[in-house]
Amino acid sequence: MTNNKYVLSWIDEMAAMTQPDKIVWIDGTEEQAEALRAEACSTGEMIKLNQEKLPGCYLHRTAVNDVARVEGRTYICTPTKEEAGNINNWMDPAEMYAKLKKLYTGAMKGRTMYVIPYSMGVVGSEFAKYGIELTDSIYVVLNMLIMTRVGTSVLEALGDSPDYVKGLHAKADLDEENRYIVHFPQDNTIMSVNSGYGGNVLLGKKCFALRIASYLGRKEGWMAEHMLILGVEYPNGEVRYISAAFPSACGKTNLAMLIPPEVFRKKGYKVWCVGDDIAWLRVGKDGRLWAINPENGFFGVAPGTNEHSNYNALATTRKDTIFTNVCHNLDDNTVWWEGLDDNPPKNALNWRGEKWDYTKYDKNDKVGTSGAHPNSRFTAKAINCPCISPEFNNPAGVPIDAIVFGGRRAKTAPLVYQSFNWQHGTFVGSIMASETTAAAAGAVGVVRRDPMAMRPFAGYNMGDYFKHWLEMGKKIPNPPKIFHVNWFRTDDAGHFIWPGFGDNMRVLLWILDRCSGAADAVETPIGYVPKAEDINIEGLDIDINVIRDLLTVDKASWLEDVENIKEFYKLVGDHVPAELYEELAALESRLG
Ligand code: OXD
Ligand code: MN
Repeated sequence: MTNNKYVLSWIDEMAAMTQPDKIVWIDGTEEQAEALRAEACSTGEMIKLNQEKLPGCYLHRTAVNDVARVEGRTYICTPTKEEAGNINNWMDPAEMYAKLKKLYTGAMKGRTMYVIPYSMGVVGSEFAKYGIELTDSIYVVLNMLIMTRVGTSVLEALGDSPDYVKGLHAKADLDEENRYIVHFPQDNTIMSVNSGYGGNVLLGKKCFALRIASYLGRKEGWMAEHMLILGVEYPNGEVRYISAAFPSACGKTNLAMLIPPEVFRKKGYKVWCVGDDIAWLRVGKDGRLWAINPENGFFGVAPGTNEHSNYNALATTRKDTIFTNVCHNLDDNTVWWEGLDDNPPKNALNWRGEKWDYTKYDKNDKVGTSGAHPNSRFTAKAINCPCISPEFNNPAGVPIDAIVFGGRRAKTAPLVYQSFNWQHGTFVGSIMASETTAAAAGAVGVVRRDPMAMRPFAGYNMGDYFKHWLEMGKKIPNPPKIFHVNWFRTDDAGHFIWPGFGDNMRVLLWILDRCSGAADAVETPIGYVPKAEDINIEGLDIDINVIRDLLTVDKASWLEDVENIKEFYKLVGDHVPAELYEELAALESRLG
């Protein structure tokens, strides 16, 4: 399929090491994909679901020991430890290559090696980047066909160039003790072994589009971020774009596919989803920051997704979707997960493939008793999303008015605040944090710092990553304004105060009004907060005093936070830029 000598010699080398029985090139045709689906069903790797109710949909189960990303076994192998920084796991590249070589040698014996040429971004566009993933998993092939743009056109666009990301994945024995997800940024190389779980093996996503791309972005003057991208359409037809970073379990996919409250819909407001997880951001010729979503699909968490929480995501999964580790309803050969509806199937298999008794479900032991694994997933095509943006395939991307950071904070962070400027906004991103909830094991209310939601995804030293943000600010003549939101403030009884979901639109509108200069604000020690009456609560049963409460800045808890931030900066180490320490000192003195 190609004469590219760099590609061919690398594949030869990888095949000599892994020793597959045969090599199959993935051409991106429906015929080939259909044959692979049939093969996967014949071996039990996938189960074909009810094609009347869920056309084109399949179910897959991973190994029980292999259900999530493994941050502890994810490595950034730069020549020096300092380049990877304190937040990443690091090993000397030569040592890691030697270790991996042992694990890969003969790992594909008796198996087929699939060669997947894929593009992150629209093939042939200025901003696209190409990768080739070698894998011995049909499940990976079929997921990559949804999540990225795959096939012959990618090889044509790559031509003779050596400029592609090499990815090698082998399931091997799915041995947890020898599971490694490894990045060699200087070599444009990703190696994943002993896993079959999406986040570890769909190498275009976290490994390439965040870890390797963040490294490339720093080198080349752009940014790869863990951000959704959405467009808010006004009644006059104008669309303004926001990108937003949140740690896991803070509702990124929900926000990306938000349905505005009825009062706004009636006036003609709409929200368009450009992406739900990753944004690549570059300075445009007009001096603004432009974003593309490099992915082609959604790899979303199933539990909790329902008609009310995320109508659009649910609709997206009704065809052409691969479900992983959800509950299998045997009565009608469909799927189910906790939070889908109040009718758990009576005749079903749980995510492990065992007979499941829904009456034994225990909220405090989800992994043990639930029908679907808490991290069960759907892999669905972006074009099947009812609110997919008409700009989704625009190679130039969309211009960003506002960058939003967010976390789950019971008390400290107000509903929304705006940073003073780019440098202060970078500081706000760098101190992003989320509190653990009662739903998760461990202490409640423990703050985990997750700067820009990139803690597990920055492909180099976090301190240098902060520096890159500051540098980018200097290169954008007309930068987006930077905000922070918190949908999760609770009252004394622990209940969420803000309704969230579609009503988050009310906050987005204030944010965009700030960007266009249409809204006022109050200056506080942490940044600008809205005047309560500027949050539109039309049609919402909430008292203006509650909004006031949601917007208060409690100095004592912020001073506590300052101490925690100091600890975190110390952990990141001596690459934290002086400008951010200045911002921290200034915050402390304003809180005074
Ligand atoms: C994801 C994640 O799967 O952030 O998107 O873990
Ligand atoms: Mn993510």
